[in-house]
Amino acid sequence: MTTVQSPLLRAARREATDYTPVWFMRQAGRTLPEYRRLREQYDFFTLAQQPELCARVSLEPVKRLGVDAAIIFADIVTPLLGIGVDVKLVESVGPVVSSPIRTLEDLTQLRELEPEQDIAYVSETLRILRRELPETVALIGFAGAPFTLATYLVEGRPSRDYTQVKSFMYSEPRVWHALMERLSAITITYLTAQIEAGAQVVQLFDSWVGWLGPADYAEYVLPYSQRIFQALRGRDVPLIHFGTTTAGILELMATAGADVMSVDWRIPLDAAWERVGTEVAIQGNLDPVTLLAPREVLRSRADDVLRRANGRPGHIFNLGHGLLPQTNPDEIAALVTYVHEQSQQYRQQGAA
Ligand code: 1CP
Repeated sequence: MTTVQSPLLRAARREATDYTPVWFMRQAGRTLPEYRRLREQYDFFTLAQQPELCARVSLEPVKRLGVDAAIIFADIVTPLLGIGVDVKLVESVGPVVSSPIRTLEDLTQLRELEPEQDIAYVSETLRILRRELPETVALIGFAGAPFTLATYLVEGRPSRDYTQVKSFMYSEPRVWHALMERLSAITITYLTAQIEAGAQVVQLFDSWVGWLGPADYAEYVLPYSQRIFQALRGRDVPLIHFGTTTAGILELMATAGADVMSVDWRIPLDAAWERVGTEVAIQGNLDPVTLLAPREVLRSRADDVLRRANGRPGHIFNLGHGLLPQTNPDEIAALVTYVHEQSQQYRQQGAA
């Protein structure tokens, strides 16, 4: 068996690395100028369906920021668009669905995904990226988790409090479970296609699941996340499980079966790691707003994360959620260098 060269892949498998690998959620869109220029020419999905351009968007942060991974440029609603759901990404709003799901009949919108026909551009983008990326930089694929996709499908648009999706879940449990079954099947097919096209790590984004209490999470969501990770387990690709505001459900989330748990800033990294168990790797947990703070504040927060990880194999440095659009790319690049240098020194000094 050949040794894995990429520090991020090694950390995801809890193997020792010379320094702590770093990447940022939402590094491929949002802040970087080349992406902004492309978006002046194309709307989101026109861009997202052109593999050569998508690959450029994914490679830009690797070149400009020095991160240890590239993430495919797509959106969590990409597979839904692929199967014909009428969903638009509205500027300054997010995904908007023209016919929200409320009844069993509405589920006919959600047929099974056929990757070759429906999202061939995603696979093609991954193949280009695998050719272009050095072996040291990991290629991350991703999907939205069923609950987070359901928030858009039921509410019809981004929500503040998820009142509609939660009351739907309580009052129509049969339809809810049928919806989650379909979304799980689509997600498994989608992530499998990404792995077959070259994704070396996959992240399941359950961004809004922290709005559920533990009992609801266990009943309405966990079985589906477990099913997804179980289906992907045999493929020897590390699986990352992400959510925000998850401090109330962390242990339960960890039982879904991912290799890496991604946590936000509302809980100290060491406390989170303790709770999910040290037999999984950990990712996070810097507050994205610290990148807008004076550099000494940013550095002290980054130090704190590294100190709490304590040089233990299995830490991937990241934010607790995505980069904010107004973040200065030079600050991000400086943070990458800082984390690489500090974590290397920390290892050399022999962490306690
Ligand atoms: O690094 C990257 O930006 C890569 C591509 C990427 C990813 C990983 C995009 C492109 N979207 C996503 C994930 C995504 N999309 C998530 C999970 C991560 C998270 O929690 O941030 C979610 C919830 C979405 C849904 C979505 N799409 C939103 C959020 C709306 C809400 O409910 O608050 C928004 C604003 C979008 C649009 C979108 N997707 C991606 C980009 C670059 C954009 C911005 C719009 C644009 O450039 O036109």
